[in-house]
Amino acid sequence: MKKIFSGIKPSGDLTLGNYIGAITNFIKLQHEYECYFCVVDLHAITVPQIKLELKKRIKDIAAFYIACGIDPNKSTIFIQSEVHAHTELSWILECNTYIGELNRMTQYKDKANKVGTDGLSSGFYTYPVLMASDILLYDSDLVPVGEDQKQHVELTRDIATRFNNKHGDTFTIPEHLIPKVGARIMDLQEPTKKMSKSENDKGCILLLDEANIIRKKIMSAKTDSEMKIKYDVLNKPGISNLLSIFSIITKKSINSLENEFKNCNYGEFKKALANELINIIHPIQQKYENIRTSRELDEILDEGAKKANYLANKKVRKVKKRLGLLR
Ligand code: ATP
Ligand code: LTN
Repeated sequence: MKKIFSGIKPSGDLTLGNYIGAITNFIKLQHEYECYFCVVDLHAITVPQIKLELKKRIKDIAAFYIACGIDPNKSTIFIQSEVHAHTELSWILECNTYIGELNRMTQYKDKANKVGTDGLSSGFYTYPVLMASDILLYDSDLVPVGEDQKQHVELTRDIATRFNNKHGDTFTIPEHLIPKVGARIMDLQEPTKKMSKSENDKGCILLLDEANIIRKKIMSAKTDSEMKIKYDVLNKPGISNLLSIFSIITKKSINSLENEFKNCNYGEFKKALANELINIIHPIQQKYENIRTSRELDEILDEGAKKANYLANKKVRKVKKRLGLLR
């Protein structure tokens, strides 16, 4: 059975972007693949975090995985920092990654341009290598992610290929899996910017938002003055973003939605979208409340860590052997 690995950082509360760009895909794939879904807490600390918030969010994300439909009997759900092999392999791979490669990562370049490098942690700079380790430890074939992570999966392939060529076949070369629609859900207030959990404001729908808040955020989403419900990312980014969201959650094509709403104004379209979103999010919230406080969640995470540790330690031993690091 082919393997899948993916992860979400506990750097904020989960957004509709995370749900559409990543989690809905995880749910579809779990029936066909052996899946590993990780709460990548060590990635969250590449930027400063508030201790108690981080502690809470780590389990929040694990609970949301399950509430959204990931079946812990089928998939392995675990917390990255509970599997030490991730950091051990990361160091080894850092020694096999060029500074030039890290300099080319657009997420790093964007951040460095915005805030400068003096106050940026070196962990933020090298984090694509930690991500490569996450993926390579489990011989993952596919990595379901949103568009923003494509370059990091490509770097993972480069690192793995180079290691295999130099030291013998060690890693499976993974491929990214990016959804055709919804790979980049945009901020509702600034539809040219990615909806992001660490910069959440009223342009960002959270999976924890109450129905009235979801309605308010959708109704006040920025659109344009044309009053035409048409998919055109360049000229109508706001309406196109809302159409993408609508399309993913209802499984209707963008074309059929354009048709369905061709005689409606933006207000009517937004109202229909808000209702659909609430119908999807409300039951997830109810399941989340149940699982978040249950003993079962800890048991699932303990079991997940056990399985992940077994596989990851085996892989690290193989890597160390290849390098002459084992007695
Ligand atoms: P941060 O704001 O802290 O960078 P994030 O919201 O971008 O966080 P991540 O934990 O980095 O979320 O990403 C988890 C997964 O969700 C990744 O696969 C990422 O590509 C996907 N994702 C995040 N935001 C979006 C979005 N707006 N549209 C589609 N996919 C997204
Ligand atoms: N870097 C990713 C989160 C992430 C990830 C992974 C995704 C960490 N490790 C492994 C897929 C596979 C991010 O910032 N969104």
